[in-house]
Amino acid sequence: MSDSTQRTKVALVTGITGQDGSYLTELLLSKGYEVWGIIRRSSSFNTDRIDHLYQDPHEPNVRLHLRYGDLSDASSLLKIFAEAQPTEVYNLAAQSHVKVSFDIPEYTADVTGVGVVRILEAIRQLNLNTRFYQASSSELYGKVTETPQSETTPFWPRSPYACAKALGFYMTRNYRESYGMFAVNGILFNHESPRRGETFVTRKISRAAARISLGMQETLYLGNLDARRDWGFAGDYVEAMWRMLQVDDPDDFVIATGETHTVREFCELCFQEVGLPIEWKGSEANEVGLGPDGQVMIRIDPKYFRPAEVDLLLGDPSKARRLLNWSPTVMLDELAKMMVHSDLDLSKHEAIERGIATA
Ligand code: NAP
Ligand code: G4F
Repeated sequence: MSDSTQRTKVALVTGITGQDGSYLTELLLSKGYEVWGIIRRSSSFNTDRIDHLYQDPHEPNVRLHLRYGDLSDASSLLKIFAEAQPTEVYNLAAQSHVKVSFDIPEYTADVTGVGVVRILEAIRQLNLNTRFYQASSSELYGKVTETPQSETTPFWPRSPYACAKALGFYMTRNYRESYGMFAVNGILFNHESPRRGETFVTRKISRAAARISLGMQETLYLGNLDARRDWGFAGDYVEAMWRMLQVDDPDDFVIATGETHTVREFCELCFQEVGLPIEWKGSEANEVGLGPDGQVMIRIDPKYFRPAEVDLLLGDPSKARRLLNWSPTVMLDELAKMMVHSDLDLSKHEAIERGIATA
């Protein structure tokens, strides 16, 4: 068994190319860790979010190592874990889109659910002395039975994604109880950033607000405007992940801001920021969001409704505050501004590249 106290801290991050993977890797490198990341083969480049961290493997003292692997392939995991000998493992990889999980339920169950079992087994079979973080989710609460939701609130998953995350949650807890593994669940509420995937609602809105204000898009099509989420900043949440692996006793923690807002409110914040305050007219699928000149900026497209919706999420992060000394530093207003301004910069850059605008 390797001795984690005698050597450099070595973190293995699955999902390193995702939003959280990129922020976490920045944090770990800044703390002196050696980081191993699992990337998957894709027909086009999928490393945009970590390209700024790339280190040439031919140079000496490289601290970021990337290996091809996949959560659906146990042999690849065993090989990479054996090579890296991590002292900390962060499992961030997942088919992470709730709506898409209704279209590909079996794949989602395999990667987002059984993938966790493959990792836990790799750690157990290789007898690694490592700490394990599982990216659990507030989606587990689904049709909520109490508000705010805490570590003791019962789960009621409402999507194939949430069902798969439930398997990952309980397997992580089970390996802790069965084998004495240091294995924890971070039950993270929604967290966003300029690096958020473009099909999640906040980024879809911030990007559209920027593009509509620049004349690069006419209309934003959305689904349920009344869904409520507890949205925080991804940079804050990866700090909480790291802290969960630094405590003496492994445990499960809710990470949230303690505030909830509707999709509608997030639209208002973003469009206000680009100088296009919204006036809402109509109701249900006929509701529209009008701009200052009466132009239709937002419409409803029922294709974005989900077969089963999670109406309200609001987290109680008091346990994390108490035991991890963690609290959020960015609340919704600032988050919306950060995302809109980043999307304005990106869209202006794109317009210049496409010859629509000049620098
Ligand atoms: P994300 O941006 O969608 O990133 C997902 C990562 O998983 C990407 O690196 C992706 O690779 C990788 N991946 C997908 N399928 C894989 C497979 N079969 N094998 C290996 N890697 C695979 O997600 P995120 O927002 O950073 O979230 C990180 C984790 O936290 C996820 O597990 C998510 O479910 C969970 N979570 C997120 C939130 C949130 O609000 N962001 C809240 C609670 C929990 P590619 O880049 O190649 O696609
Ligand atoms: O941004 P969303 O797709 O995020 P959702 O479903 O809450 O899931 C995210 O957060 C979870 C944590 O609670 C993570 F586990 C998960 O991996 C992911 O990161 O949708 C948020 C809300 C939903 O209620 C949805 O119905 O926004 C509503 N919505 C309305 N119009 C829309 C849209 N969502 C999307 N993606 N696209 C729309 O056009």
